[in-house]
Amino acid sequence: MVKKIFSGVQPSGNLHLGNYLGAIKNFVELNNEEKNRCIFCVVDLHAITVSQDPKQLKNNIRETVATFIASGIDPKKSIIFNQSKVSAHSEAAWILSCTARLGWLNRMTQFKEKAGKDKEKASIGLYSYPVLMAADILLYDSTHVPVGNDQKQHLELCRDIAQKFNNDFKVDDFFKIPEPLIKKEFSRIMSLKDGLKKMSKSEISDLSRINLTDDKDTIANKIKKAKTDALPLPSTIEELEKRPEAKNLIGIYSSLSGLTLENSLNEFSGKNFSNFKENLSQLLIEKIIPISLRIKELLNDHNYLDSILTDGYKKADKIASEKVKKIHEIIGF
Ligand code: AQP
Repeated sequence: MVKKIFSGVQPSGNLHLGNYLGAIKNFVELNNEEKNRCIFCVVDLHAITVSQDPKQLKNNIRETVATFIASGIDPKKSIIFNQSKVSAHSEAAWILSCTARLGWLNRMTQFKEKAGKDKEKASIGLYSYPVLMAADILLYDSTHVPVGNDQKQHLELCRDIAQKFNNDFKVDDFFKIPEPLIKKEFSRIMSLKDGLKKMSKSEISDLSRINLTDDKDTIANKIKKAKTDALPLPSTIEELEKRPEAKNLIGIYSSLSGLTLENSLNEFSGKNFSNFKENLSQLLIEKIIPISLRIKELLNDHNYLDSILTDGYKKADKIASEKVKKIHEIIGF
């Protein structure tokens, strides 16, 4: 079976290790599988659900494309484009917002987290974000969606919307019901400053995350300052589960080295954090610096990055506008 892969990344700046290990690294592996059709979208319409500086947004769109390429996605083997250029996304989002139910959206935890205490001041776009995400996925008959764990609930909503549309209009199988692809162990990389909070672009403290554009010294300094506890590293997963910061750092080490959590623990159990942190820094530098250097190099070539987006737009627009035409027929427009 041909897997039709779709996923998006917001061009909201500061792409970080969580985005890489939770999503982009997975994109690269899927892109390398011969049979897959991969579409990777720079979701700029999602980014504007919170305030963005227009000039910065333009740069961030290019930086996101550069990050895809620098991480190993082959633009010849995938479709890379920015969402705002394909108008079918906005149109399908409106139509699907008439299928989605308020009660469903009210349960979305990400809106509650991002809107914070002052919900009245959050944008309507931030609230209806998951409906746009459903449109993104369903327009391309996507069968598999690689995401971090934080997007699991949105993907379940997407499945509900697809199912309800198919049932309401008696068009069995018109929208494909997509499967999430979530790497179980490493799908939620936490802040370096708080093992209970997700590593995030919008966190004010830069010390909370490893950015994919950080240099060697910055990476080493952030790991040195990363929060830990006073005990040596544990020897069992059960003990590790009770220590969020240790669990996060060991998780990062395992994900980057390809070792299981058990094998990483075997390597470091009983040792103190300073020894482990040195090894972790070295590994991060080995894996992230080549990406960081390549991103910087690619950012000097706007023409190349823009040509990838233009090429991707043409291909994506063809698929999405045909799907929208069919939606029009189904709903009676
Ligand atoms: N900490 C994380 N661990 C694992 N995966 C993560 N992802 C994000 N943070 C982590 C995954 O990265 C992909 C792209 O994310 P996004 O840019 O669309 O937005 P997000 O999930 O809202 O990411 P951030 O960093 O938390 O941004 P802000 O701070 O702006 O909200 C997704 O697949 C996501 O799951």
